[in-house]
Amino acid sequence: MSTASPYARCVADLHEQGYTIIKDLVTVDLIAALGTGLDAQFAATEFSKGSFSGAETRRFAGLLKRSPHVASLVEHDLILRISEEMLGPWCDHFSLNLTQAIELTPGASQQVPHRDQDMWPCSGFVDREHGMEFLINVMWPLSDFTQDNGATLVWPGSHRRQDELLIAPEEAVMAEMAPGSALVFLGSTLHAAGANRTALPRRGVIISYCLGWLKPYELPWLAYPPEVARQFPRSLARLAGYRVHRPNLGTYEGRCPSLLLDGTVETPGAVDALLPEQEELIRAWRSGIIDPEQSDARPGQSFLSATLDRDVQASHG
Ligand SMILES: O=C(O)CCC(=O)C(=O)O
Ligand SMILES: [Fe+2]
Repeated sequence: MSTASPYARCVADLHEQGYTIIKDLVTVDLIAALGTGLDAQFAATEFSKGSFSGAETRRFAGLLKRSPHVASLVEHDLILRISEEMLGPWCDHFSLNLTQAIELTPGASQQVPHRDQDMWPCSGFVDREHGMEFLINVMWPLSDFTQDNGATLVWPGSHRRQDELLIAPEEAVMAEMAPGSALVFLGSTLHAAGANRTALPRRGVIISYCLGWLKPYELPWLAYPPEVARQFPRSLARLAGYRVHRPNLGTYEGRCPSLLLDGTVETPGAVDALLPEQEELIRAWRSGIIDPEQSDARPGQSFLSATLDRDVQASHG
């Protein structure tokens, strides 16, 4: 039996396979309470429209305001540590991308295989050699996920085969699991909702995290406007978008949007939010240390985007 910590095992799985299943991560009671609390919302939700979501599915988002139990999943310590490991090198901080409840109704057909990062067109152009990831997705089953009711299909190792649009169905595995467990997979991992061939719905909750400089699938500031986010613990509000991404991205009145959690001053004045190495470069330019004749930028380096440069260097010598 492996003696590696759950964290080390998950990170190793993600690097090697592009996904991991973590058994019994939270209690069945927590998931049961969450599921029961969402029953009425599922019943009130229209079927999805569109060939991606699937007409035999029901989906609704903004889960942090629909259930008091979602926050503990969003801020689950192990999930946050794994997300930091996989996304941290590529951003100042990662953010909440989406919370969505999904029901596959009886008879639902298989979803088209896809990679969740494909929403961001630049994902096809990054240097894959460096293993840049855009997103971490966590599927929390509300009901048992079985091969018959549409357990998520995952293609192991597909994060290393991004030039293949599709991979043979026989290579897919079904993420069979029970409530309390979680399927974690990368934005670059090929996957799909399976087909539900049973008479009962398959329900789950998706919680995903993305690089803090990307446009998230769900706009958190609309899902959770300041009067809602003010009720969140500060760490959760920060994860849900109330945090400036250095340098100066995602601001309100030129400032960190956490300003809105404390009540606003009409025109507080802009305040730069820069990384120390960006401050340093600008200081060097001001004092004339940088010679324009010898100022070739290293990959990813500029006065305002030293992040990538720093981390590529850190992780690759
Ligand atoms: O429901 C599932 O199992 C996966 C859904 C999915 O991958 C998606 O909607 O992006
Ligand atoms: Fe997906």
